[in-house]
Amino acid sequence: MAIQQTLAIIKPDAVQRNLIGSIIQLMEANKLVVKKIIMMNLSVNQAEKFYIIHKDRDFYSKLIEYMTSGQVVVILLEGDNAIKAYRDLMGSTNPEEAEEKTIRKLYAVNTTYNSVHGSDSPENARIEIGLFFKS
Ligand code: IDP
Ligand code: MG
Repeated sequence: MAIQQTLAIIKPDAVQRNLIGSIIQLMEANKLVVKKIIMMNLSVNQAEKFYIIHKDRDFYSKLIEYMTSGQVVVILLEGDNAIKAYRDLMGSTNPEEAEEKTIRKLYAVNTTYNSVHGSDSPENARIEIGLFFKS
């Protein structure tokens, strides 16, 4: 297995419910290492750019509104096979379909307010990391 980096975001619904520590604890328990971390409010511009691949979806405006509704925690995670390892830990986009013990099964409210983001490919990880962290 190769060491990879991936971008994680703890989304506003989870920050608002005081779940930052619980979520990072799950990351660390799964051998994902926090290399860089920022707490911030996304601007509408940043959120639109981050989710540009979804710009034609019907949920896009709701997603932007949600992602800019409160503070987020942006994390550069590193570990063996980190992109898939973290996607597996997150669980399905819809928490009702998420596996037991995944972050979304444990904490997500619904398909929009689903507590966490994770890059879905090496290419997107590289792009997303570049939006927040200088190399
Ligand atoms: P992912 O976060 O599991 O990678 P994506 O399909 O990339 O899921 O969608 C990005 C985000 O957009 C989701 O995490 C969720 O917050 C929101 N979203 C995705 N699909 C829907 C939907 O069908 N209805 C409402 N919001 C959605
Ligand atoms: Mg995605």
